[in-house]
Amino acid sequence: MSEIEKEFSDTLTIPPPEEELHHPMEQYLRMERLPHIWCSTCGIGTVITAFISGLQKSELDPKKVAIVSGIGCSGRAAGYLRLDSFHSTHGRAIPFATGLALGNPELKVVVISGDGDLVAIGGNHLIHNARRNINMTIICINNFNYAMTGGQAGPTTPLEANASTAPYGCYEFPFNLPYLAESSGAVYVARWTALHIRRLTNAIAEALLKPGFSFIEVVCPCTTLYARRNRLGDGLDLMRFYHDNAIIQHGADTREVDISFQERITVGKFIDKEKPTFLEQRDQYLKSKLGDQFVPYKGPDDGH
Ligand SMILES: Cc1ncc(C[n+]2csc(CCOP(=O)(O)OP(=O)(O)O)c2C)c(N)n1
Ligand code: SF4
Ligand SMILES: [Mg+2]
Repeated sequence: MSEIEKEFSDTLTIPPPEEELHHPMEQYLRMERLPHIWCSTCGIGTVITAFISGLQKSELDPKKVAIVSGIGCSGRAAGYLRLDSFHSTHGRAIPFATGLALGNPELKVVVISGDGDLVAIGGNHLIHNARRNINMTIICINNFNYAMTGGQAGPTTPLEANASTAPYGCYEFPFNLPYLAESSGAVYVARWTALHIRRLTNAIAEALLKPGFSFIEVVCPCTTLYARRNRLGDGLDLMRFYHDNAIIQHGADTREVDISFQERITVGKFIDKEKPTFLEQRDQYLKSKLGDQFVPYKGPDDGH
């Protein structure tokens, strides 16, 4: 013990030896894969924390939850979670998740991936799964760029924001993700930021328990690329921006929740409605056409 430690020994809290230190969420994390690849002050880790807390809150059996990601910084999520998880190819997280959801209807399938993965290369899968109301939860980490490949502009980059492929600012009109999800058929649509941890956690728990296609957009800092290139400051500055500019408006008309560069961000639960899921609709329809000839598939254990 050093002289200073001796002097203050009665006030010091001695940490337990390293072998007794446990991460409070380690049962949900593949600890052998840590440290993770994310930059310091990146918001993706916060989303993972909210996801684990939301999963605990939902009280779903983790053995009946599967997680799928595509490629990108956000796409690393599946690889760090100790659940049945799959790190798929770029843009193909949703089709992979569809196979799981249809092959084993007892599973709750969750896709955590980035704006580029889910809405650019994977955009077609997103809209068609929403249209069919396939039972899955999508958590779209929107950091306004293709971060992993060097900060290129993508389908959510706001007008005038700078990106490596838009050095004079982006001049393409971006998607408004909640409007896209709602108009495609999603039954649950929400948007939060990486600052709104408690509300995001609650939204994730709610979405996990919602039958059908649920979509949560999480506006998230990419400090290393998007923020640096746009001179938005460090992680704390971004959190301050969310604090000062996010306006909670539950039930907002999704047509009006566009995000403009460095302007207000409308957040909240926008859509929560009832509609038969793809499997309910299929079973009901085929039963009405085929009567007793129709034997619905119930999952891998139903013996068919
Ligand atoms: C078919 C294919 N095209 C392009 C790439 C290169 N690529 C990897 S990640 C990525 C973009 C990821 O962006 P996003 O989904 O927003 O994730 P982020 O890194 O921003 O979290 C791209 C274009 C690839 N891996 N595969
Ligand atoms: S490049 Fe951006 S999105 Fe990727 S880990 Fe770093 S801060 Fe996060
Ligand atoms: Mg991105």
